Amino acid sequence: MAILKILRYPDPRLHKVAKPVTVFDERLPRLVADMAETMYKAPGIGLAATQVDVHERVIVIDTSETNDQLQVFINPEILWASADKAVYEEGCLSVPGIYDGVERPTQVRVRAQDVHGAFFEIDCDGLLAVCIQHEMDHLMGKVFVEYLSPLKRNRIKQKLLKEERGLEREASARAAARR
Ligand code: GNR
Ligand code: NI
Repeated sequence: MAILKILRYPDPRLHKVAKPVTVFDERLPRLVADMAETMYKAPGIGLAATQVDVHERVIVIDTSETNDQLQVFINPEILWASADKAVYEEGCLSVPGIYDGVERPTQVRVRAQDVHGAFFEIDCDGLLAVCIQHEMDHLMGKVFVEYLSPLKRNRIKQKLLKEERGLEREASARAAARR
């Protein structure tokens, strides 16, 4: 298993559209295990393959308190979404430290495949409904800040770019100290 590097907004690779998984070989459970390990370590309640620079329709989610209810969605599709909507304060591992309200349908029915390729359907509500819609957006190259106003989005972008410059400076200082 391995911890994967999570891309940070505004990395342009977060806007790539993921392709469906067509080959269900040994590689897939390995990717899923690495994504789950990366999600738990972060810690987060969900992770889309896009966030670890793998542009295939793979999602892992665990919304349990106990972190022992891993759910895997390969090639997820929304079959139905409720007309009823609600605003939830969302965060994202690719947009660290930023939280803001996003309005989405409160219930969705999703069809997906498991790691073996078997199809299943699941009715989602509550946090799971929020999370799966957030993750499916990632697979379409969409990050939650794109639901916010251009003004807020630009402030977030500038803040993260500034943080990134700071992180790069720290990393090169560490590298220089090792020499
Ligand atoms: O860990 C996460 N928490 C979260 C909280 C509210 C709405 C969505 C999420 S998903 C996020 C992990 C993540 O970035 N997944 O893409
Ligand atoms: Ni996210």
